[in-house]
Amino acid sequence: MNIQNFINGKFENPISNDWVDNYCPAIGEVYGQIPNSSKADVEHAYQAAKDAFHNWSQTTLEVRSRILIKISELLEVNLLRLAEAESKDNGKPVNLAKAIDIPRAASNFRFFGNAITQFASESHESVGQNAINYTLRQPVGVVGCISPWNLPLYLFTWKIAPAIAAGNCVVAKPSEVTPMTAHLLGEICNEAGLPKGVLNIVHGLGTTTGQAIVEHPEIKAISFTGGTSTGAHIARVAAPMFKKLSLELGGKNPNIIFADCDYDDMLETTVRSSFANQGQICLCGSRIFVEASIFEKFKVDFVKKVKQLKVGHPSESTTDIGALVSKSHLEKVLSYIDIAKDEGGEILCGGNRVTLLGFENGYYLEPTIIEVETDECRVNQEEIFGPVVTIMPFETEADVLQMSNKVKYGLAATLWTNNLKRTMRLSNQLQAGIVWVNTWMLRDLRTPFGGVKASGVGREGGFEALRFFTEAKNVCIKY
Ligand code: TXE
Repeated sequence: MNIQNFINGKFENPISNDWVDNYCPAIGEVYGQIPNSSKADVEHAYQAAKDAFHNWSQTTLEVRSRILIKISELLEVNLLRLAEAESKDNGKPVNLAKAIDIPRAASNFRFFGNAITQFASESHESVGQNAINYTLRQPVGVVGCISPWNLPLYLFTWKIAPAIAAGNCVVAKPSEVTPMTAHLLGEICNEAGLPKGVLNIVHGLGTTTGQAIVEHPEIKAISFTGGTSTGAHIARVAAPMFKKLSLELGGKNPNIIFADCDYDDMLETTVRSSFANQGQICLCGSRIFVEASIFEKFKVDFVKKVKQLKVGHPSESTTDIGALVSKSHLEKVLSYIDIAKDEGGEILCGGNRVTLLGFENGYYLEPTIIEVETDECRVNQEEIFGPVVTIMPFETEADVLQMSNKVKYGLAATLWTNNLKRTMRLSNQLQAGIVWVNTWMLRDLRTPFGGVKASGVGREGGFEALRFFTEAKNVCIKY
């Protein structure tokens, strides 16, 4: 099936008529094509967004809110169709897309549809000077949203929903690897009555279409989620134009396990935080540090549980681990398993490509646990972004804190302990944007979301996102 751009409420072929293949990772075959949109297509999308901006930014909050909530409802109505499309494009189990990805995309629209009605700005009375200041929060204008392939509709809508709720018009690009649900979103927005031009979706490669969005001088803000090196490149391009930037980048998150934790709960959650979505979540706890006194027990139990995970075709209901997103990504992840062996890591389970009968060309990989001798090895320092975790023991709280913070990333950390004082000490000192204690990936959409260090700049979520997508203007009135 061929996907088209969605510009000004209409589906269109790319002006250049340049197309790229779209693969189904479960079978390793091309099943459609998407536009490789050029500068001219991005310009066309920009013009549509610009033309829609005045009316949309003047649309009452009640009407905006109602449209966003309608989009949310239609996403729910189309749950199965969207989940199947997501799974086919990405390789993730359909069940996972049904339980997580699509419901979350619906929540994103519902949440920001509600949040915009509660978004308020400040006023400051200048006492003794007969003056009052108030802050206007005005939409930025036309903004760019660029999203990755791991949680396609989930992350695409996480950016678009706050952007349009705040009164902006959007030029958005999903990952070229997973374009399908973004395409379906266009249809849903039309059905929900979103005015033409408020959301425009251009498909294509990062270096062509993504680059054209970032380079466009009148697209005033860029919200990006993806790899750290892409984020650095985008920052370099955008900086001389003084664009607002929100960058949510990679992670290499520590999962710190103390002996006093609720063991069974920890074990079950650790399987999930290691391998959910084939380990392709920026929040996965890919470095597992276990207090030495329970390390041997944990090792045995964890390996046993992980060996029970079923690698299978994403549409089978018994599948725990589907396909990795692409051949090149599979090769990258496999190359890290070789690096681990070279570095003296011990593969405790997994490590091999899986060939499924009937789907021999699919991109399947066994969930892999590597015991490492030092936290400084490459597999413990670099983002692998697949079903691969490292484990190693630690002796003291000071040691594990030091190892946790000794990576270039700082997105999330998970802590398993029932010791309150230790929880407080470590939560304060871990270099991360998010710390989960005795849980993982429990999300409340009002909270700030993002990372420190090479995991990015800026925060998404709640009013943080609405602040990003608005400009604060102070008005000072003397009376
Ligand atoms: O991401 P890219 P890739 C990490 C993970 C993965 C690595 C690379 O480690 O192995 O990044 O993945 C668009 N200007 N994460 O190569 O390239 C691109 O088209 C503008 C972590 O797939 O960063 C896509 O829409 N845009 C991550 C988006 O950027 C450009 C999730 C992300 O693609 C561009 C995914 C350019 N020059 C990968 N080049 C997370 N934090 O969740 C590319 N793009």
